[in-house]
Amino acid sequence: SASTAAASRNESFATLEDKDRNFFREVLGDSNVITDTDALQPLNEDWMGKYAGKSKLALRPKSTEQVSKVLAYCNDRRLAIVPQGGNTGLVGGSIPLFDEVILLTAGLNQVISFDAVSGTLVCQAGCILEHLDSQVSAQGFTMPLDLGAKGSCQIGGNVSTNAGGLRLLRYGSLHGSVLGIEAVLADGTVVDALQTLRKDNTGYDLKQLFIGSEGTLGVVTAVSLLCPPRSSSVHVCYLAVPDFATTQKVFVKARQRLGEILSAFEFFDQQALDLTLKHLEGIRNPLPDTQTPFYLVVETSGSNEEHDNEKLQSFLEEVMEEEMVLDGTIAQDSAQIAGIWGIREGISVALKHAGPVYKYDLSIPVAEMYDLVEETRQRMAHLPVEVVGYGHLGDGNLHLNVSCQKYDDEILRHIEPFVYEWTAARRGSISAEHGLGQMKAECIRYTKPQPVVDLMLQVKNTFDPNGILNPYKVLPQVMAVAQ
Ligand code: FAD
Ligand code: S2G
Ligand code: ZN
Repeated sequence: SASTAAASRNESFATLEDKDRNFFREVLGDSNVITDTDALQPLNEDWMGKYAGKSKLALRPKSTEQVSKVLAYCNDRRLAIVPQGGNTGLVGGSIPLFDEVILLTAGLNQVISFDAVSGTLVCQAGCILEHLDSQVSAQGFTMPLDLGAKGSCQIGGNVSTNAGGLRLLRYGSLHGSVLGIEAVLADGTVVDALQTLRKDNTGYDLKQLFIGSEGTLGVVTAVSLLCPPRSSSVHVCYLAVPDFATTQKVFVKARQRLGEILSAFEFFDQQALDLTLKHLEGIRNPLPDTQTPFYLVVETSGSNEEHDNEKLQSFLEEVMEEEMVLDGTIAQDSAQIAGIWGIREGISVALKHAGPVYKYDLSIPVAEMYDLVEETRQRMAHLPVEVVGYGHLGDGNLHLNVSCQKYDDEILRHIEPFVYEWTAARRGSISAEHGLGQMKAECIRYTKPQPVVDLMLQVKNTFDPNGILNPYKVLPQVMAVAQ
């Protein structure tokens, strides 16, 4: 596995004893206290197989009250905890580094309420995103985010990583669509901020602190969020574009001509397409006779089939006439829509199949975004690696991935700190949506000034003075020394 931030275990944390396991069995029931090595193995490994933990115990609470009892006990005993949702995170945030106890949220999987007038959903944190989407879509609504991991990721994990995904361009960030959060603090205090009001201007909006906190401030046990109406008319087109500057012109044109029905604008380079076609079964190239440096997936989601079609046709005619687009196709049915999204969403899976991968999830001014891919490719031209660039162009979010045959510090030193310094020099962010986890726990200072980091450490100390929640992650480990 790849090397990671903390070199040694924080010995202010206790190690497990029989009395602990007995306590947890009493509170949760035997079947929700996992000590079996085989059962623990997948929980100690991240989705990419890049990081590995050594936890000897996983707990599966079913209620907020059980989470509260478990945390209060662990806080008193100084037992470190890693909250784990769907374990699809890409920065090693959901698995232990050492023997931390894993707190699984999968048992918190109930929908609490849904208001079919406002579209307000209240549910427990362990609900899987795709399950929620099918439940709200039966009532004419959609979840306000969508990502390739929808089949496994949980809404609690989405909130904890402030996941962006493929529709942020349309539905905005979870900081806007989440109305309320229930969370349990390290000492067992239940923070009931689970309101469902659109407007509540009374004091500090504390729920916002939990969004993107990656399990370091509290365990999110329930979420209320606003679901937009489901669009009755969805269209997806797949466009071949000659250069990166032109992808931006197409983006400007899409916003002008498609306006309010534009719901996604994704890009990927030829290298990403080739790698996906090579490593994924059943992927059909919509433009098999076209080779071009860049491809775009442009999606509209509206309410009037005829109007939307007209808009899309005139947008396409314009970008073709002005030779911004060399070739393109509009999906004719839901199977073709799924096929096009299957390519874009398949890139991650293809990279995983291709082998070890160094992933960078960066916010960069769009005009310069692809320069980083090209400079990285040049720097590594002599190494056995494949550099690909793709992402949420509409959000200014680049996914730069370096695929290789094995994790190798010789490869890593060609990428870091170059990529972070390059991004920082352009006032970008070293984590657009995936979070910092253990991968970037020591990197926050590239794009956050020290006084801001100090304030975050004060917040962390206030919420979790013993540092038991997801230690070694997100913030620099000065904490460990301070204990
Ligand atoms: P986990 O991986 O289990 O945990 C993630 C972090 O949140 C960890 O630090 C964990 O400790 C913490 N956590 C989890 N649940 C809780 C809780 N209830 N309370 C407190 N802390 C908690 N991410 C994007 O942003 N955009 C994408 O487009 C995207 N696409 C992806 C595609 C694929 C194929 C894959 C595998 C991943 C993708 N991801 C993407 C990354 C990942 O899916 C998201 O970060 C997702 O939100 C993680 O949810 P999860 O339930 O799997 O959380
Ligand atoms: C995406 C998924 C993870 C990755 O596809 O948008 O967020 O970088 C990514 O492969
Ligand atoms: Zn992404």
